[in-house]
Amino acid sequence: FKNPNYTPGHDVMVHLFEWTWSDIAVECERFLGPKGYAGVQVSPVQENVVVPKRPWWERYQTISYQWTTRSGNETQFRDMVTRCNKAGVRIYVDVIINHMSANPENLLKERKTASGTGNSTADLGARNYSAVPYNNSDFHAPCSIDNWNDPFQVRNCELVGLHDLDQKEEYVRGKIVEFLNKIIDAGVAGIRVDAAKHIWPGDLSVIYSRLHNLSIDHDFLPETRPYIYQEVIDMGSEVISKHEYNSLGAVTEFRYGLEVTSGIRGEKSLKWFKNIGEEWGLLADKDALIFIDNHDTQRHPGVLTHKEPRLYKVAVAFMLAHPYGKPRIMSSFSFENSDQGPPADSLGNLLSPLGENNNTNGCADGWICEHRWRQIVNMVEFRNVAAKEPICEWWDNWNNQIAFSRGSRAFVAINADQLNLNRRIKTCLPEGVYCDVISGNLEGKSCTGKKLVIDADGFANVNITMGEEDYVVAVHINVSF
Ligand code: LM2
Ligand code: CA
Repeated sequence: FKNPNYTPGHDVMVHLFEWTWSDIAVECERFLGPKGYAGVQVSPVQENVVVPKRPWWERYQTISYQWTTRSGNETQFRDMVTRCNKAGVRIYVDVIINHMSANPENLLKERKTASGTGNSTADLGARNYSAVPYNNSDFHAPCSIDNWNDPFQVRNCELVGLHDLDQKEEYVRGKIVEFLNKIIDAGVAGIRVDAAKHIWPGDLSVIYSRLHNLSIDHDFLPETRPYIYQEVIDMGSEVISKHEYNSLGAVTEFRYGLEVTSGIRGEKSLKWFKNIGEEWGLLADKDALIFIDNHDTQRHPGVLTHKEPRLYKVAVAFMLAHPYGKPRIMSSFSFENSDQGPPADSLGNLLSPLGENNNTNGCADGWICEHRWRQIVNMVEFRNVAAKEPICEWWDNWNNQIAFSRGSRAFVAINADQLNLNRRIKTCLPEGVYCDVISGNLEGKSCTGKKLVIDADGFANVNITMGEEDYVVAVHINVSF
């Protein structure tokens, strides 16, 4: 369950948060495939309760396992998966199997009967979800999680009031497995397990063991297991550990983005980051899904996001340049308050980020599209080109100027000090003239950015002036000219 099943030579996933299936299909064909993205994490496919004002988090309140949400219906979902696979881009679905919705008084004020994005109804107060169907006996008795160091509470009580399914019950397991297998059969390559920490590892193990292999009708090799990455937030301060889950599948490594952010913010010298990974107490390389921010953390103060683009681009560049983990890029919509839902019209239909003519430059209507920023998408190619090559010739100034190569294929330098960087640095790359992919692009034989000349001994004159908007230089063997 730890192999992401990417097409060879691809290594970076993007979370297209709240995009519609039809927009994702177009993005796969026009942008993600051609640019070498490996996969897309899509928002939940399962039907959710319609919450007044349509906050983004309504999608984490399931009402049924039908595939109808604001992102689209079942036909559109299947079409997206087929088209993305054809473009060499895999699909990963965010699945909610810990819980259903919360009580109606939290959600709907006076109304008692809830309705969903696919018009299913449910008596939430009675825990009667007739479109599954689940009834009261399929849930743990209500209690709230007061003590996060009590594994029983964390697994059997209600996370922010969400009705907690009892995955020990055979009927519940059966419903979850049936839901997941239908997704796998549609041709997806894996799943993100929402709130995995709140489910007993033993129950997850049984559920995973019953999952189908990936679909050979979608050209996966026989006997290929789905990629499973489990959302377990473990910052080291609670008794429940990521290590209870990493034998079952991959795990989201929340400490990675936090550490890189403290480096980029100057709280921890970048020279230490050479060996960020298992030696830092992070998960083993093969177990770790890494990211700078995600859809939850980007709503919390202090977290580095698109709202601080200068620092954010450097954090992402480091993540993609350094060999550790399986990276995921966040692609957001803009928001003023943390509940605000995605861009939609007055009827609640999602707006398209693609804009007129499905253009692939800007991004329309309140969507951010970090994944299209030159400094980010060009580093996706850097990572693909660097492949599995180890770090070669790490250099630092004992502080926040660092540089390293990835085998003889790629080289990066970062100047996060309040000093100019102007220095001959040893690389492991062949002699040549290279086009810096941060400041520009190589277009045919002309480079729109800085040039980096590497001499016969492998040395390059690296110049990054303090205060530059982008204080990174990055090159690889596909941009020598
Ligand atoms: C996750 N990971 O474990 C998701 O990444 C996260 O986004 C989900 O929370 C959470 N698990 C449950 O699936 C989000 C959001 C919450 C929101 C819930 C449920 O972060 O704020 O809770 O979805 O929609 C909201 C209200 C909360 C209220 C709750 C129940 O914010 O105040 O609690 O609904 O009505 C009384
Ligand atoms: Ca639970």
